Amino acid sequence: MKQLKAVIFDVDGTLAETERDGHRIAFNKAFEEHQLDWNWDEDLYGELLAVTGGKERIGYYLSDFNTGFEFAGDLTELIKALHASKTKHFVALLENKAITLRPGVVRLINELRNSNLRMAIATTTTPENVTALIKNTLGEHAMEWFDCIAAGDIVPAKKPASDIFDYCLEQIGFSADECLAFEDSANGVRSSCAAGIPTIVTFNAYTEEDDFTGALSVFNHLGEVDLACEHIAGKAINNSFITVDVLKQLHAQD
Ligand code: XBP
Ligand code: MG
Repeated sequence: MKQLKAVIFDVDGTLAETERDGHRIAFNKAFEEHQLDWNWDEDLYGELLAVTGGKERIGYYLSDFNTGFEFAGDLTELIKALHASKTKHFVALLENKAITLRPGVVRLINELRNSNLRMAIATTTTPENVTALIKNTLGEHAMEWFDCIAAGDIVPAKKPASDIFDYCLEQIGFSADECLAFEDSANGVRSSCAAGIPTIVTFNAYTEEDDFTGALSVFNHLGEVDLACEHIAGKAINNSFITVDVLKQLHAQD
């Protein structure tokens, strides 16, 4: 078994609960700005999460949920304009500190910075969103802590395709079995596992019932000194929260 060299984080749902209180709100603001009476409530948004990527999600909404919508102009251009507006609103939410990081994220990232492991990001979301989240939660210089930020349309096929993780591995120069990935959703796990990367899941309210087949371990969150994480499936750990040592042990068991 290869030694662990790097940890690759997903962003939405993994680093922060961005979907319900971030992306969803921003989509609705964009619809309003374009005088559309569409409203994505929490339940509908849960269904729409089956498709990753904001532009792709709007397309899915129109093809499967709002089939009666008629538009005289170029629909692709409308989706592009809606998405640009949505990104602007999402970044504004982050700048207003509306979204915080999930339990254990700051602690583990700081521990990783002081370890011999590298960090990277592989996400479906737009690069501007990642920058805004990282800077507004971890600080102005935190972007430098990551060897690669693989995001959005940089690859042709979004998760569950393996492309974004393949691209990230190529950039950081490690093989899949020298890395661990953190994911929160079935689409994310399918993507990281298709790239051959052992994957730890920290699920959230939207993804709790997802199928995490292929994951190395499943937990409810990373845990803190005073907030134990719950082990749900896969390899167990001998600690109440996930540390760098725990990651090395889990990786060695893969
Ligand atoms: C995240 C997503 C993203 C965001 C929106 O998936 O599906 O689409 O909801 O981002 P994952 P954009 O966590 O699996 O990477 O609107 O910027 O596309
Ligand atoms: Mg995710």
